[in-house]
Amino acid sequence: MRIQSAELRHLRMGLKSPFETSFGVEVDRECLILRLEGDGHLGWGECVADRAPGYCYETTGTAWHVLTEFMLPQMLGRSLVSPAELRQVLRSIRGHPLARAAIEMALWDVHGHAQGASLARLFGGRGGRVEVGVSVGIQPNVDRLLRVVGDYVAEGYTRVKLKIKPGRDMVEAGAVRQAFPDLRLQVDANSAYTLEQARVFREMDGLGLLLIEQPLAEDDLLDHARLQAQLQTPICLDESILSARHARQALELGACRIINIKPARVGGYAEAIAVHDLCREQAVPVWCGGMLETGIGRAANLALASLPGFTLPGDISATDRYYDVDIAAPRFSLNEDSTINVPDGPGLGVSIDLDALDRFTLRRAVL
Ligand code: OSB
Ligand code: MG
Repeated sequence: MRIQSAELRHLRMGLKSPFETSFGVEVDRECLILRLEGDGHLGWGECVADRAPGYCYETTGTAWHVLTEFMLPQMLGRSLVSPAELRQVLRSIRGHPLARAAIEMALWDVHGHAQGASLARLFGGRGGRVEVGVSVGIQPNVDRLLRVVGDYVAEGYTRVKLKIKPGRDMVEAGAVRQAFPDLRLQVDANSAYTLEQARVFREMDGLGLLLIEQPLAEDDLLDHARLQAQLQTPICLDESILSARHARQALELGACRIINIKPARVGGYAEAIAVHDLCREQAVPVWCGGMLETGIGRAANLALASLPGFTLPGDISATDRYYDVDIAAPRFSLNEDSTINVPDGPGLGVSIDLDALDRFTLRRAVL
């Protein structure tokens, strides 16, 4: 496979409702969309970095810079046998996993078209349908939270994740648990707490949560291990796991019992599969996280989530949960059993709506 040209776009898309987390509110979703062309095939990739460095240090701005100035020039014109080789090609560039993952995704799409194979098949997944949940942002008050959760439950979601932050945690989670005693419920703090605030998690231990996601700082495995030792509820790490090595060390330390796999956060699908394989060997459950992806990233995440170790529902909700207008078709919808179908066409298995793409584009570069 040899990629001859690339087109990078910076997009802004309106979200159906603002998404509030412990690190801020997102009203619009910004992202970068990459189109690669090589061997007579097109491939699309999404860089899930947001406008602001709230979830991680990367932004649409840093990803634009590192992709156009360093990564794409280094990759264009080189011959690759498999997208997994991108790691080698970019080995002199440090960090920026979200930018890296966008190139890899587009390479998988090109590769899939060249082979006539779906991403699910290339990744070693089963295809079919995968179980999903919905991630609910912090709401203005508890009544509103109960209504929003109730609406999602009525739509068919059987697993709900609540975003929490200090002062907006136990009361909220307790109210949802009381109103929905059988709901599979979990919380995500996005690193907003310190070990000194552990009391709230010991209280939440009585709520029968599936997991508590990333309570403490992203660079603090040791305190996560100390917190896990105080809890029955499994800790799940998101921000802390940047590679299969981090996963191995976190599990060895007892810093978590479950891992949220976000392909972008670990630099791409090849590394995401490596994290999956390691966890599967150790019988550690994993699930596929989300970054409010467009239909492009969502298609690839569904393919990944069809690997056998993804035994918990992913943050891969229906298109309707995020966007009135998306850039990929068909839209993803929720089946009656809280699943979404894995695309089975070649590559990503979606087609791109070029008119919508143009309408959302803020800037564009051709390499
Ligand atoms: O921490 O899982 C997170 C969205 C943006 C950044 C971080 C996170 C999230 C979500 C949304 O929880 C998951 C989704 O795409 O539905
Ligand atoms: Mg998270």
